Amino acid sequence: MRSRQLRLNFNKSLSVNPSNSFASRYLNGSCSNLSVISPFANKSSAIPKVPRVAAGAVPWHQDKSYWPDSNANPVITVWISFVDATLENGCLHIKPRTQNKKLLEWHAESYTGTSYTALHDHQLGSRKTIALPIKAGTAILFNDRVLHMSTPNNTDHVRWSVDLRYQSTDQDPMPQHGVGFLARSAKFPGRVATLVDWLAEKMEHEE
Ligand SMILES: O=C(O)CCC(=O)C(=O)O
Repeated sequence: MRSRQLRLNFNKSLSVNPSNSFASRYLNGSCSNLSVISPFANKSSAIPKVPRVAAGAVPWHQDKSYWPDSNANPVITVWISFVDATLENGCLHIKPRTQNKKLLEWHAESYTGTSYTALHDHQLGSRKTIALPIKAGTAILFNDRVLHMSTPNNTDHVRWSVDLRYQSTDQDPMPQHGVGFLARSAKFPGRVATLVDWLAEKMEHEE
């Protein structure tokens, strides 16, 4: 993370003030050189994992498969669960130490109706899968090469979570995947986008 600014691109369907978002608070003070992006209108931000619905299970993938054309590296996902994420309601699972992998050839799965990007079993390697059950309010951070998935929700409640994506401002802002905005900046704090800027899809505040 080289840049000293923070850009946030947040899906408007999640109606919170993005500059005051959970992720910004999590990262406040510790990772001042990040930007948040949420380049997908439907695949990011607020995720209601509905019980016993096929689309609730997210197949093995690398997030970069959703922006393969972008020169953005790394993009960091901050995944925050609003409820306890458990083995039963579909917590995240990862393949550890895959953060430096190249982007693998993916395909669009056809069984959930969502066309998630997906990897075949033979592409997953021999590393043991690690399940990540977490308490509500916990954040999991991972980059866009890490192999991860989530299992179906076999409970009777919705597993709510958000995934927020951060990238350094000296990277390709990937406008073709959604408009980002400056969320923090040590050097130019006056340029940090306000809620009004965000609603107007402005990347920065005009001083
Ligand atoms: O929330 C989930 O179940 C999966 C999230 C995911 O795969 C991601 O954030 O890339």
